[in-house]
Amino acid sequence: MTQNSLSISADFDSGNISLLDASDPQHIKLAIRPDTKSAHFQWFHFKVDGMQVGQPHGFSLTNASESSYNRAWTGYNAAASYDQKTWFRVPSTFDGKALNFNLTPTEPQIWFAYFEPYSRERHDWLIKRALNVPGVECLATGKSVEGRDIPLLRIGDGAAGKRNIWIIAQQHPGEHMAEWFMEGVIERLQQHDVELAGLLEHADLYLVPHMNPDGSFHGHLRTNAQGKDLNRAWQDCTPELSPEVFFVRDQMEKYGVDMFLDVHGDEQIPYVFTAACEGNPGYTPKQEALEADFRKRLSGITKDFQTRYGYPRSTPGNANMNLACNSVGERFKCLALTLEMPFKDNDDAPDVKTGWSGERSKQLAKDVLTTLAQMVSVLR
Ligand code: GEM
Ligand code: ZN
Repeated sequence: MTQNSLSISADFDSGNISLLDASDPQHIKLAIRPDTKSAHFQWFHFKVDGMQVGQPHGFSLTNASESSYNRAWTGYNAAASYDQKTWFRVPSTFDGKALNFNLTPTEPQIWFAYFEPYSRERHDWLIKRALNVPGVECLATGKSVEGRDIPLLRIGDGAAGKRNIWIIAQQHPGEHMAEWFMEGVIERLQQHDVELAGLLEHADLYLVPHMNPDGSFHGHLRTNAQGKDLNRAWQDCTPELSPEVFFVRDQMEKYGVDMFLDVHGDEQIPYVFTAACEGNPGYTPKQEALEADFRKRLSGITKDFQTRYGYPRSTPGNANMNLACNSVGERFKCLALTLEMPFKDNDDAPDVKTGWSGERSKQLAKDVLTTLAQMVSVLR
């Protein structure tokens, strides 16, 4: 899409923008496209070419007030990169209708995104990297609606008596911090320190680094290629509409689950937190105790986790059983958590330059593995 020397593009992996008017470089009007077969939208990712270096440019996401989490734009700053490697935040303001951000570029091209993107190319590299770690194998490969691979990796030999710890990521395709987290898990597996050896002596890790590749590729926020929210499909998934969940649930039944972590990102709350399955009909005191233990331990390891802020607790018996955390917690009576990282920043330890980032997501994953190493002997 080109007007004057400026060109705006989004026809690439996880791209999402519609150009409305770029005739005035200081007032470039854009709109975020909705997910396929869904009204959800919030994720954006686009490239700008042909900017005049040293001249002020202004960008406006004109439909921000109609997005899925439209109260989340306050306090949010857009992510930007001149090279798709180093990302930084651009001061942004929400005027009640549009999200606006300005910049005087030092280079003629730049990318903007709702969060530091995790590309399909990097996903493929991560899977290859994981499979080079001794003890890691691809147990099975599911297929998305459009036929993209969904590898299930396992580190460990599946021996009887070991605990099966499952970590799945990015059911919600716009929550790119989730696969950054999974890169941190795999990076720690490569480092294979003593603490991790202790964990792997007693547990096998079952990893699904990306649950929703179609949605991410198409620049979705929330749904798969059939417009389905995968985190609302855990009681009624089908091979036609939600094959991604259907595959993972089938593998869970095959191998069993002793601990479950579902990795997400949250648009609104500027903190890292967990949600659990306290509203389940079969919620047990043991699950409650394990949740408290996990939260206490992780809080003690990193300032990038806290328990003061998060989602309201579900009242007893009123959990939405279509959520992965609740469904898996009920089925396997195990510690089951949803882990939320912010699209904004962690206000307990803000980083003005980057906000929350891929690197911080990776470090959090390493700290979560330390927590699991400390808890593995009490999971059951
Ligand atoms: C959330 S998970 C919602 C969990 N809510 C409570 N109260 N336990 C979702 O799917 O809406 C995860 C996310 O979108 O990041
Ligand atoms: Zn989510």
